[in-house]
Amino acid sequence: MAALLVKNIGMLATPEGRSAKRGKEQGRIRILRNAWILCEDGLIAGLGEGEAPALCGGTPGGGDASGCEVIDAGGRLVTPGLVDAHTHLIFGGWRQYEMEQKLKGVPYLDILASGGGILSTVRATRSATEDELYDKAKQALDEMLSFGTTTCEAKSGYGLDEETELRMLRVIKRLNEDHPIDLVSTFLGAHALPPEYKDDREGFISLLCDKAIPEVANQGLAEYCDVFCEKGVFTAEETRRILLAGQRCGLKSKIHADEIEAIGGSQLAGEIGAVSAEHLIVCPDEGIESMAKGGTAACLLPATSFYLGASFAPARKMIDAGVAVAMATDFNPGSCPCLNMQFVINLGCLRYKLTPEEVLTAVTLNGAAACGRAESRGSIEPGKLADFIIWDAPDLNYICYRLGSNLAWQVVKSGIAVKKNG
Ligand code: IZC
Ligand code: ZN
Repeated sequence: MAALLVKNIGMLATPEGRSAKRGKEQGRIRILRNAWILCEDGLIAGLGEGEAPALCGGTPGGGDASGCEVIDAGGRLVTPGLVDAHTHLIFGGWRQYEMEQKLKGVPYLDILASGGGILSTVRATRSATEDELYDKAKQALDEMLSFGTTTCEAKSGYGLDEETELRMLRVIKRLNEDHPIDLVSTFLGAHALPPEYKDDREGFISLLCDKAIPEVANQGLAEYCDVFCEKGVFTAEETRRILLAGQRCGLKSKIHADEIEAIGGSQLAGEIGAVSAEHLIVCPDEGIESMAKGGTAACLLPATSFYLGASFAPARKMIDAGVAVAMATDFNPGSCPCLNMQFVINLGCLRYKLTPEEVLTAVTLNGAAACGRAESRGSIEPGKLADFIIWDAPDLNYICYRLGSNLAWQVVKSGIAVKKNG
C-alpha cells in the first residue's frame, strides 16, 4: 500500500462536505492545529490533531521499510489543492501584439469585432498540430501545479470548426491521462462566430446543435457545454438553444455570462439549471436571484477584471443571496494570461472583500462543485482524494496577504508529493 504521512502541520484549514457551500456556510471552515494527515492509495485515510499515528515510522523526507513516506511540514499551513474551475487551457500562439491597442483603450469586444482577439487565437490554433497544442498546454499545467492547482477545467473554443475543436478536446483527454493535474473537459464551440459563417449565424448554430455537439458527446470528449453569451457574440436565446442541445446529449451546462454587458446570461443559467455561470462582472439582481433559485454556482474570475481594468463581480451580494461562489483564473491568451490561483486568492480578499475563509472555500470546495467534482475533492476529509498544499506560510491569513510570490512549498496530488518548490 502506498502511504504518506504529513506531520507537524501548524494549521490545517479546509472546508468540509461533498457539495457547494452557500451563504454563511461558505465562511465556515475546519481549522486543526498541530495536525497530521495520513494518505493511503491516493486518498485521505485520516487526519487529526496532536501526536501523529505511529504506523508511519519513517524519518522525515525519507521512507521506512513499509514504503511509507513521511513529510515534516515544519509548522506550515496545509489547505486542499486548488481547483481552477475555468480555463481556456488549449490554444495556439499568444496575443501580446494586442497590448498596444489595449493601452490605447480599444475595448475587448472591438478588438474581436475587427477580426482580432479570440479570432486571432482561432487562426493560430487551427494551424497548430495536436502535439504542439499538447506540449504548450502541458507546460502551462506544470506551472499551475507549482502554484498549487490540482484539478482544472479546460475548454475548447479556438477551433470553431469540427476538426480543430475535436483536436483540442483530444489534447485535454490525453493531458488528463498523462499529467498529475486532473482535467474536466468543456466543449466551447460557441465561443465566437467563425469567419466562414459571418453571414450565416443560423448555419453555425445549427451545425453546433445538430452535428458538433452530438459528435463530441458520442466520442465522450466533453462533460460540459459552454457558450460565450455576450453582446455581439451569442444572444441569450441562442445560448439557450445551444445549451439545451447539449443537455439532450448529456452535456451539462456552463455559461460565460455578464462579462462585459448583461444580456440575460445569468438569468438563463438559473432557468436551465446550469452547473455554473462564469464571469458575472456586471451581473444584475435578477441574475443573482435566478442562480440562487436554480442552484447555479457563480464562478468568478477576478484576475480578468484586473486585467481588463473592469469592475469586480458583486461577490458579497451573491453570497448574501445564497449563491455558492467559486473563483478561478480564466487562463486564456487574451483577457487573462494568468495561471496563478494564488493571485486569485489575493484579489478575492482585496477586491471582492471576502474573508480568507470564504476565499478558501471558493478556490477549493466550491471550485470543485462548479465543475462537478465536490464528491471527490475540494476538502481534506477521509475518503476524498489526497490533494493538498503545504504552504510556505504559518496560517490562512498569510496566503491572502502576501502578493506576487509562489507560496506553495509542497504540492501533494493523489497522495504523491509531486512538486517541491524552494
Ligand atoms: O481568448 O479572449 N472572454 N473568452 C470570453 C475569452 C474571454 C477568451 C479570449
Ligand atoms: Zn472564459
